[in-house]
Amino acid sequence: MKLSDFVVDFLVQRGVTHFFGISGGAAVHLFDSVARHPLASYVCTQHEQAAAMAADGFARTSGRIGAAITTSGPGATNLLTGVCCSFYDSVPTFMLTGQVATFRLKGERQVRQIGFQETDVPSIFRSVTKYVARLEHAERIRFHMEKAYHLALDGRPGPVLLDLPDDLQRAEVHPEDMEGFVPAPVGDPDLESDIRQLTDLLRRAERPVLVLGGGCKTPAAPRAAVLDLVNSLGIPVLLTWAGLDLIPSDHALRVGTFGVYGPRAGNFTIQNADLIIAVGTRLSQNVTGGLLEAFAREASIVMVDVDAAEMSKFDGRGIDVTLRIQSRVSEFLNALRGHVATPATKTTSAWLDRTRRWREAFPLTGVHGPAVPGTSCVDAYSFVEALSRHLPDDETVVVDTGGNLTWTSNALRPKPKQTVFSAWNHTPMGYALPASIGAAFAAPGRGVTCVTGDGGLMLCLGELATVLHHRLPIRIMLFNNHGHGIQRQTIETWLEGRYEGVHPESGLAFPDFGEVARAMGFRVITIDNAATAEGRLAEAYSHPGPVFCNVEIYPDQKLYPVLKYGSPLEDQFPFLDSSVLNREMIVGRFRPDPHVDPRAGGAGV
Ligand SMILES: Cc1ncc(C[n+]2csc(CCOP(=O)(O)OP(=O)(O)O)c2C)c(N)n1
Ligand SMILES: [Mg+2]
Repeated sequence: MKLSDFVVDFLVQRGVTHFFGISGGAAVHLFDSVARHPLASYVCTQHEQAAAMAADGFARTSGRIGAAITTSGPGATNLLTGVCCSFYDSVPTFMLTGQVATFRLKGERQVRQIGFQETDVPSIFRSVTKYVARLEHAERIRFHMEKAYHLALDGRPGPVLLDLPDDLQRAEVHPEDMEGFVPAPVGDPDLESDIRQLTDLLRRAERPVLVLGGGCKTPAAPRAAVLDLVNSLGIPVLLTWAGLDLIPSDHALRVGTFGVYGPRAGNFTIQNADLIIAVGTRLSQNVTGGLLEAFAREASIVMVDVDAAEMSKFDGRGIDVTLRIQSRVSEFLNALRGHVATPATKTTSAWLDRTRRWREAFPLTGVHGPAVPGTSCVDAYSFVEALSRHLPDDETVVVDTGGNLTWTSNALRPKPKQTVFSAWNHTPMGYALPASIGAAFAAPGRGVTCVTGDGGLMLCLGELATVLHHRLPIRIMLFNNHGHGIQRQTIETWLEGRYEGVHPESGLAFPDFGEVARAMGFRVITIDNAATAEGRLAEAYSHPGPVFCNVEIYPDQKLYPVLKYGSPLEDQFPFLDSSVLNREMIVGRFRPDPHVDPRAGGAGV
């Protein structure tokens, strides 16, 4: 068979239904093989970056590998930002890049190029993939496909890339006669002693907290098993943004999110805990804050992570990880079943009550000035609450970055079958729309809500055409605050409000988004008023999509509460009165080490 047919069929047999990409001289055979495969289609994006992001969104939504195809040179290099999203969030994707024919490769010659659009793709992608290789001999294709696929999903998942010279794509191959890849056997981890230590810690704890992160969403750990753990432990649960949809918002044990952008209830909970069991989260700086010594300073910390390096990275840096359990979340959940010892009920129920009181006492409130005369706006937090009421029960919500990500992550109230994701760790502007496209193809019949900022949308505006071309069930919620809201706030903190490059008055160009969307063929709905927002959302969700909602957000709406430099997590801005802080804190005040640089305390998205 033709080599490109083998490559495509290999991936189709493993769950790929759609290949995202743009064709080009070095990719025509791959595109042709997809077109002629009875169970696969290609989806033309307007940019290869969007193709990589769509493949990433496909993988996150389906639990299967996502795939993209590009030509050599610029086609391949354009993938980079999307591949980084998959790498830093551990998402399995398979990138296929066309390359110039082997007889046109420069090899060891000291020139920059010989073949047209020749580029050293593997070396560009090596640091952000789990496996990257250029095919040198047609008969090695089976080995590389099997190895790349295995590594994409093995351990901590991630992207892989194969660079395929044009002449080899059209070579005739006999896969059954080729050498394959045989992974080294791995035994099941023995977690018995870890589980014993964990249950001992739990038995002694008075203020235990379970922290769940994006690692719990790997396909191998079904939601139901995570929920079982939560229910059998019976202790308060905090979620990182990447894990915010793991537990439905009305679950009695769910305190919510926490970290640099709050909410305060979550931060009081983590800071006052005496035991933290962190599962599937690397405890990034966005949740610990910069002052590591001040983070959960009276707690024993247990981390469960498949990647040992994530658990040792704190050594000597202010956080002591008491117990490190190296395991995939699914294996950990299996090992723990039946061994969970709920801590002494009297103390934990008082602790649980306390976390509930914090939620009631410190709700999220929008902070902004009045609307510009002649315009009308909605408050971002109130809008996200209204949106939560209208989202269909099995909606996929994909969020971009900036203020829109902060408000949505903190205030969205996920229901049991809804999924929510963003490119949490790479966080490029312009991710949500292409990832929504991938999500829509991954789960036919399920609607997708794309939350994006006006700044982020400008980086992927062309993908509106892709949405319309395929008439995808996507509702776009454009949080239109006429500028880069998060950057405005950063400048207020660090540069006394000397705004540069953050709004039209400082050089940003925006079109009238409603007009653009209408001209392209979208049904456009404007939401600029609290009184009519519910009705307009009902209208948006009565329609299968595509729908474009231009949501006018207060241009100066703050991302509050926020951690300022040098402060421990419980002491967010706007600062609470010190008597309130003293009343709420169970653990003692943080006394900074004079040798620690207080500027390490801030963080940004
Ligand atoms: C590709 C890329 N460039 C720059 C940034 C830095 N950055 C993060 S958010 C942001 C502004 C986003 O503006 P917008 O999409 O309108 O979101 P808002 O904060 O207004 O909701 C910028 C410039 C980034 N994350 N990604
Ligand atoms: Mg904006």
